[in-house]
Amino acid sequence: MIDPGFFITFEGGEGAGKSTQIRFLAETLRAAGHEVVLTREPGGTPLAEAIRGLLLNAGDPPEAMTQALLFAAARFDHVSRVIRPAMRAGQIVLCDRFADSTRAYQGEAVAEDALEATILLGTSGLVPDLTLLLDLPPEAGLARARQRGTAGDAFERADLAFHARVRARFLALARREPDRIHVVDADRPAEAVAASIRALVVAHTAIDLAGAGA
Ligand code: T5A
Repeated sequence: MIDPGFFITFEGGEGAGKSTQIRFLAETLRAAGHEVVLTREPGGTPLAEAIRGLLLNAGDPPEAMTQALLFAAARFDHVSRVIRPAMRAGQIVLCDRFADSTRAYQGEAVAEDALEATILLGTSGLVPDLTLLLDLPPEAGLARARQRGTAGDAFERADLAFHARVRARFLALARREPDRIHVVDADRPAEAVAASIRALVVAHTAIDLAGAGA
């Protein structure tokens, strides 16, 4: 059975503006009369949020395969308890990061076959209807993230070269799946980025934004 809802994911490097843009799109969708569930990964359920704490606050980060298995466990809980039920109820699910983050980050050190196996288990085959890849140079994203004055999580503390490779892997994923993953230039004022995102949602989903004033 095809779920009546939609599943839209936001991806990109650190500080790309995913949290900012997901809130903007949620406001637009709600103004157009849609029911929206806003969630994130790792996280979205109490168990997955606990796993998030383990992963992001690790003083000595676990091996990439351990990370991938923990992300998969968190994701299975999130998909089965939050995302699929919302989609079955006809809601629009907006998720800040999903399986493409595992490909971009853990893909550095885990072989593709093994990584895809963990992803298949974690997602139980769920693929987003639309993925918005917010792209900007990692220097700019990390500077934005640091402007917030927080110390940075285990992934933000990785070196710039690692973040450049994460960006390259995200862009390679977009080239591989051009119908699903759309690249958005995130190195612009937030309102310009939001307008591009609204246009992509209209162009690539059946979601009606009329009435939102968009
Ligand atoms: N991870 C995650 C994996 O390794 N594998 C996985 O499978 C998954 C799911 C998650 C970490 O976990 C890793 C990847 C990550 O390292 P997180 O907290 O979700 O950690 O980290 P981020 O997604 O990077 O969250 P950030 O909050 O750092 O970035 P956002 O959400 O992209 O950016 P946002 O919106 O918070 O904006 C950052 C700052 O920039 C400003 C905002 O006001 C804010 O201060 N800003 C702008 N400034 C100028 N111009 C714009 N257009 C701006 N848009 C926002």
